[in-house]
Amino acid sequence: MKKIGIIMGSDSDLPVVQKGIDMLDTLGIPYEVHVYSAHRTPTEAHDFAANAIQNGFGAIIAAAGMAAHLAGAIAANTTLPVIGIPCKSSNLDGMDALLSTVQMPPGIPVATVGINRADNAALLAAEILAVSDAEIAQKLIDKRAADSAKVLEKNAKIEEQFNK
Ligand code: RP5
Repeated sequence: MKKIGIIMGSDSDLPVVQKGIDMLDTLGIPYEVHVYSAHRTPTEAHDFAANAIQNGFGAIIAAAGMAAHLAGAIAANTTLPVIGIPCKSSNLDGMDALLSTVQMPPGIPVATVGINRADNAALLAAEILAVSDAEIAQKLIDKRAADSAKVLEKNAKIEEQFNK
C-alpha cells in the first residue's frame, strides 16, 4: 500500500494535523510525518517532494499557516497529488493561509481543504489511494455508512422532540 506524506510547516501546526493523523490511523493507512518549512528549511521540503514517488508515497498532505507556501512548494517539486491544509495560526484567522494555499497559478494545483480541516485532508488522501486500492475503498464506504447512521440517529431524536 502506498504511504501518505504529512508535512507541516512547524511543530506548532501539530494540534491541527493530529486530526488527520488520527483519521489515517482509523483507516489503517500508512504515513510519515515531517516538519519541513517552505521558508525555514526549503532544501528539505524540496528533497522530500522530489523523492516522494520513489519513496513510496501516493499523495502528500501539507499543512501551514500565515503566508502558507508549503503546499505549493511541495507541489512544485512532484507530480503526486498535494492536499493543502490552511492552518489558523495568526490574527487573520487562517484567511491568510487559505488564500496562500488555494490561489495556485495554472499548472501547479493544490487541492485545498477548509481552514484546519485535517480530517478532510486525510479522507481526500484516502480517496486518492482508493482509486487503485479496493481495501481502502471499502473502508471509506463503511465510514460513510457509519456517519450516515449517526446523523439518522440524531434526526430520530429531533423528530421525536418536535414532531408530535
Ligand atoms: C508557518 O508559520 C507554520 O506552518 C505555522 O503555522 C506558522 C507559525 O510557525 P511557528 O512560528 O509556530 O514555528 O510557517
